[in-house]
Amino acid sequence: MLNKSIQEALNKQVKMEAQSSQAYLAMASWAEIQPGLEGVSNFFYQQSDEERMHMLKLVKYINERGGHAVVPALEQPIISFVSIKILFEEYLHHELAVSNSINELVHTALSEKDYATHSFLQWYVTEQIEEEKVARTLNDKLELIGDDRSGLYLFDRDIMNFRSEEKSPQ
Ligand code: OFO
Repeated sequence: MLNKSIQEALNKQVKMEAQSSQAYLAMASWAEIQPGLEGVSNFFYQQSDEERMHMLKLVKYINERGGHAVVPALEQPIISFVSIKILFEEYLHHELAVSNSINELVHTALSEKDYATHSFLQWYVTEQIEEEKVARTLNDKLELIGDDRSGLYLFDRDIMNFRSEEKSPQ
């Protein structure tokens, strides 16, 4: 049985994952209406689906442990971006915030001596290492490309392959 503070902390994370899914959906939609960013758009549609999966995993866990997973109200995410570079910086920024939040959660689980939750959260810890790596690498690539349009063309073409090579399967 989950205690109250763990349940609250897990429900906060449900919101964070839902918010991530919305944020990446907005990025996908913005990229979809820019010329030539089809790959980037697909990448973020897929990221958005993944975040929803992360949220669902938490929802199921909370309910299985005798708690109540609360479906949260969400704030509108950023819906337009000055440039693709800014979009990817925002993506990295977001993943770093999620990692911090997971770390806090792990800390809470340990201090409450909830070892089952601590063990459950290890999947998220590993996932965040992967997600941060992907976000950082893509930012580094964009930095190298600068204003080179053919570089950007290749970046967009390769982003889906890059993702499946870098990310371990779920
Ligand atoms: Fe849910 O892993 Fe990214 O944010």
